[in-house]
This record gives sequence, structure tokens and C-alpha cells, in this order.
Amino acid sequence: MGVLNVTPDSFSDGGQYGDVAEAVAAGIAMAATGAQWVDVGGESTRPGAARVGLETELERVVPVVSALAQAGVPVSIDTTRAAVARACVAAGAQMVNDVSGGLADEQMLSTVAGLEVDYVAMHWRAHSAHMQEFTMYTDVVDDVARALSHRLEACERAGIDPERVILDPGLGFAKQPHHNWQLLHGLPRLLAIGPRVLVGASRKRFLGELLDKPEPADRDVATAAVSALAAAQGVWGVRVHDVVGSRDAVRVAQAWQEAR
Ligand code: PMM
Repeated sequence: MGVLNVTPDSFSDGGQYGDVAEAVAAGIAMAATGAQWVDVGGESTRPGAARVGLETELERVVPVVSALAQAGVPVSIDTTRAAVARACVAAGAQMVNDVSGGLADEQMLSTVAGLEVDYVAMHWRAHSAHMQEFTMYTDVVDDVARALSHRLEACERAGIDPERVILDPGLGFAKQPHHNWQLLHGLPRLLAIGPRVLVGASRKRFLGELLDKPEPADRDVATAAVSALAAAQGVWGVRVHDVVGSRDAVRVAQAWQEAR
């Protein structure tokens, strides 16, 4: 899954695209180079980020989603708002990627149930402005697995087909660096819950801290390493900025597994 942030302030690629046409061209290029999904987001979730208004978010994402869908690119919409999810599915998106797993907007799960699209439910504790105040865990793998199981139950109660749900541990969201490593090591426990699993490690700070690389764009090799290892564990997808590196990494992992 390629990341297409149409925000002025995302942590690694904010402000990269000058206009809709540039963003659309970047999304088409991601699909052409191996992204099976392009994930369009109009609200930065970088730690400490303030929220954007609904209208601003809609103005940023709907034209890009619409043009990509028309070009035949499978689009997921990265939003915590039901109204944005609804507008983007109407514009052609086929998946909703909700970093709050339905907790930020009480209309989200029932809206998604009615839209009949795939739904990513990520582990989340608070909006980005405050999330790093909530990094206490008894056992992070156990706590996140339990929270994701509860979100899966909430999805089912709202009428979402469990086959449509994808779970995501939410690396970097209300997590300290060691929590992210423990969650990666604990992927088998998350996979055992049942649904497909998505991992979003791309360019995140815990990789920069490990390798002493303060620039997010210098973390793509590390990201590809995570992609290979996560693919070998059996995750369904990896959400990345550099599609080519992770596409190659995932292919290596696949060939390795298939030789069994
Ligand atoms: N991370 C970010 C944004 N959206 N969605 C999912 N499902 N999983 C993630 O880990 C995730 C996400 C933050 O990264 P960005 O600013 O590079 O988009």
C-alpha cells in the first residue's frame, strides 16, 4: 500500500505535492511500480499534529481520490471521519483506512457497514495532539491484541462483514520505540486474532532512532527490511512511502516462503 499524503504537514512527505495533478501523478506512479492500493490521506497524524476541519479534509482528498479511481487505481481513504469515508467511497475509494478503528467518530462503523468496502481498524488511543501521553502498557502485545479484538467485535456488531476487516497495530501511535519492536516481534499473536493484518512502519521515528537517521527519507532501506520480515510472518500488507523498495522486499519474502 503506497502512502499518498495530501497534507502540508505529514511527518515525512508533507507538502510534497503542489496540486491535485501532481498528487494524482504520484499515485498513478505508485500503482504502476507495484502498489496494490494507494492510501490517500488529508489529515496529518504525526505526533502532536492538530486536527484539520472537515471541509478542508474533504477539499484535499476528494479530487485526488476521484481522479485516481477514474484512472483505475485501487484507492483507500485514510480518515477518521465517517463523512470523509462516505464522500470518498462515492468518489471511487474501495477501502477505508481508519487510524482510530472507529473510536474517533461514532458514525464510522455503521457508515462503513453500509458502504460495503474493506475497513482497516488500527490500534489507537487518542488524537495525535495527545497520543504520546498514552503510552503505558502492561504488556503491549497483549494489550494491543485485546484492543484490536474488541474493535473487531465492534465492527461485527455494527454490521461490517469480518472478512472485510484488516487489523493494524498502529506503530508509532501512542507507542514508545520499544513498543513498536515488541509489536513487530509479536505479529504472530496479532495474526492469530483472525483478520488480515496491515503494518505501517514506513519511515517512522523508531527506525530513525535505531539507525541514527534523523531524516525520514533516509529510512527507506530500514522500511523495506521491516516489509520483508513482516511479509515473511504472513501479514496481508505493508503501508509504505517508497513502494519499489518494499515491493522488492515482499517479493523476496514470497519467493523464500514458496520454496518451502
Ligand atoms: N500511519 C500513519 C498514517 N496512517 N494508517 C495505518 N493503517 N497504519 C499506520 O501505521 C499509519 C496510517 C502515519 O504515517 P504517515 O504520516 O506517513 O502517513
